[in-house]
Amino acid sequence: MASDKTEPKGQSNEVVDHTSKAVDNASKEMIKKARIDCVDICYDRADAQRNQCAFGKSGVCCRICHMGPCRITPKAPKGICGADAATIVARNFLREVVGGTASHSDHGRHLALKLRNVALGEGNGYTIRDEKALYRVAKLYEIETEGREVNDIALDLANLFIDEFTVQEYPLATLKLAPLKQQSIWKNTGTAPFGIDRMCVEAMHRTHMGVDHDYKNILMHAFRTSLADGWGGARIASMTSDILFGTPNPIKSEANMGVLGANTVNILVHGHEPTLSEMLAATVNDPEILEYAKSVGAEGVTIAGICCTANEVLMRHGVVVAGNMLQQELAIVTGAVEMMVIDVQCCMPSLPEVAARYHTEIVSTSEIAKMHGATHLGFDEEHPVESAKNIIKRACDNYKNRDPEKVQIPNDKSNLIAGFSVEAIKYMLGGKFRASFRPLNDAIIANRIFGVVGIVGCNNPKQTADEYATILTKELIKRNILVLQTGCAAIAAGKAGMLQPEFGLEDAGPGLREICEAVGIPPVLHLGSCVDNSRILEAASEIVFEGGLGDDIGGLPAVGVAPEWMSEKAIAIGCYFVASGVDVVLGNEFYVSGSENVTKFLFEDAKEIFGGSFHLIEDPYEATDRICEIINEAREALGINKKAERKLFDMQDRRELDV
Ligand code: SF4
Ligand code: MSK
Repeated sequence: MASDKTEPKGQSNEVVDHTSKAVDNASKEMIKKARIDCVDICYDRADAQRNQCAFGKSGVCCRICHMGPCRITPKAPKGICGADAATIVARNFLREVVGGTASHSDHGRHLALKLRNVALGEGNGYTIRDEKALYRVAKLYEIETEGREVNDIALDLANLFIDEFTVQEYPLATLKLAPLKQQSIWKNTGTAPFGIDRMCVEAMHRTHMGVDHDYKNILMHAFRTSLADGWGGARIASMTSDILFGTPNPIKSEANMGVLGANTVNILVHGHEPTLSEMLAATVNDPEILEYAKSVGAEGVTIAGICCTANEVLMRHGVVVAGNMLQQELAIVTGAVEMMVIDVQCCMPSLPEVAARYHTEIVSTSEIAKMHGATHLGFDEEHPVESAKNIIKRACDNYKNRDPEKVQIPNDKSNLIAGFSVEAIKYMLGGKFRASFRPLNDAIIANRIFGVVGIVGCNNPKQTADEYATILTKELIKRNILVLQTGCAAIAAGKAGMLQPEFGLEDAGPGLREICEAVGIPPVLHLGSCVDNSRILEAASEIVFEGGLGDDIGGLPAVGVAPEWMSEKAIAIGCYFVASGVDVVLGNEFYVSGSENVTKFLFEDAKEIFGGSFHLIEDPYEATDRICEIINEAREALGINKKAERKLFDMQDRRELDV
C-alpha cells in the first residue's frame, strides 16, 4: 500500500515523449530538457495516474459520511443511507463550487481588509494609488464622497465590502451592479446570495449526510453560491485591487520563457494575490537592489510571472510573463531561476522536488499556503518594502549557485498588450470625454462585430496545453467575434502573439478588423486574472446599460468558454456566468455524468431558469460552430440580424421588473 512516506522515484521507468503535450516551442524544449535532466513533471505523473477512477469521474463516489464510502453502480443504485446518484453527484458538484467561491472570495477578503488598514492609516507602505477608482466605486455603492477625506470614503467602502462576507439575511449589495433583469431573475428564483461566507457554510451544511437530498435544490444553491463569487468576492477583489494598486490600462510586455535573463537574477512570482508581487515589482528597480544584484555578479534582477500573479503585475506594471499553469515546472527546468515566490492557488506541490534538481529556491509567503520542501518566509505586511527587498536580496545571494551547465533558456517570447480594464476599454472606444461602450454596441448592431466571447481558465494535462484556446481564438476572430480573455487562457494568447494589434490586421474578419484599426485595439483583449472574470460580467453589464442590445446579459450575443479548465474556481466561474444568463462551453467534462438528471439540469434546464446553460464540446472547431449558432440565435432574438429597430430598455420595461 502506498503511504505518505513514499519517496519520489525521480524519472519514471516508462519513457514517453511528452513534447506533443504543448503547442509552444519553449514548452516543448523544456519538456525535452526535463527528460534529459531526469526530472519528473506533471505529464509523467499524469501517465502514472492514467487509469483515473470511473466512479470519481462520473461523480458517483460519496465519502460524505463514514458509513461509506459508497459508489453507485447498476447493482448498487443507492448509498447506504439511501442517497441516489442524483443526490450524490449534485452534492459533489456543489462542494466543488464552494471550493472555487471560497478561493476567489478569500482573496477578495484579504484585499478588503488591506483597504481598511490603509484607510485607518495603517497601510505600512500600501496606499490608495487610484483615488479615481475609489470615487468611482464609492459612487456605485452610493457612498457620500462630497467634501469628505479620501480615507473616510475608503473606510466606508472597506467596511461595506467586509460586510458582504457576513451579511446574514439580505442579498449582497454588490448584486445591484447587475442589470435589473438579472436581479429580478435571481430574486424570483431564490438565488440572490446573502453573505459570501454564509453561502459557503450553508452549502457545506446542506451537503452533510442527511440534509438536502433534492438534486435541483442542491444545484440551485450551487448557482447561488457561485453568484456570491462572481458578483461578490471576485468583483470585490478586482475593485479593491484597482483602488490599491491602480486600474489597469493598456501596457506593453512580453510572454514566454524567453523573458528570463541569461545574466540577471531571475525571480518568478506565482499564484494569485497581488499584495506581495506588487511590492516586489515596486522595489525591484530600487538603486539599492540594482547595486546588490551587481555585487553578486548579475546585471540586474528580472521579475517574471506565472499564472494569475503574472496577470496581476502584468496588467499594472508590464512585468513580463514566464508562462501559464503548465509551465510552472518547466520554467524551473531552464536552470536559470534563482527563486520562485509562491502565494496561493494553482501552485503545484511538486515545485520543491523539481527545484531540488537545480539551484532554485521555492519561497512560500502565505500563512495559509505552505509547502513541504519550500522555505517559508512569511511576508511581513507591517514592513512590506523591507520584506520585499529581503526576498529579492535572498534571490540575489542564490545567483552564485546557478550551474551554467544546467542553464538552457528558450529563445521564445512574444510581444503583447495587456491591461484592458472596463474603464480602459471605454476610454479606447470613446475617448477621454465621451468614454463609453456606444461604439461597441453600434458595431454589434451593425454586424461589423458579430458577437463577444470570453475565453477563460486554465491548462489541463489531459489536453495539449494552449491548443484548444488558441485554435478557438483564431477561429472566432475570423468570424468577427471580439474575444475577451483572462487567466491562463489570456497568457496562452499572449504567447501565441494574439494580444497585439497586428494580429487583428492579419487574422480578424473584415468587420472586426475595421473596428480594431479604428480604435487601435487588438481583436483579443486581456482583461486580467481569474478573479477578473468579474470584469467580463462588468463589461457585459455596461453593454446592456449602454442600450440597444436588450435588457439583460442573457440576451446578449455573447458566450463564455473554459477550453482547458481544471480548477474548482473554473466551475464556480462557469456557474456564475450561466446564472448571469450566459451560455458556457466547456472543453472538458464536469464529473456529473453519473446522473442524467444532474447533467440535464446543468446542460439544458438552466437555460430556462437563467437564460444560459453549459455545453460540453471537446473540439475547438465544433465549439466555434456552436458558439456562432448561439450568437446568431441571440442576434435573431434581438432583431439585429434583420437590422430591425433597436430595442431600447425604457421605463415601461423597468416597471415590469419585480425588483
Ligand atoms: Fe454513503 Fe450516504 Fe454516507 Fe454518502 S452520505 S457515504 S451515500 S451513507
Ligand atoms: S491561474 S485557476 S490555472 S486560470 Fe488563475 Fe490559471 Fe486556472 Fe489557476
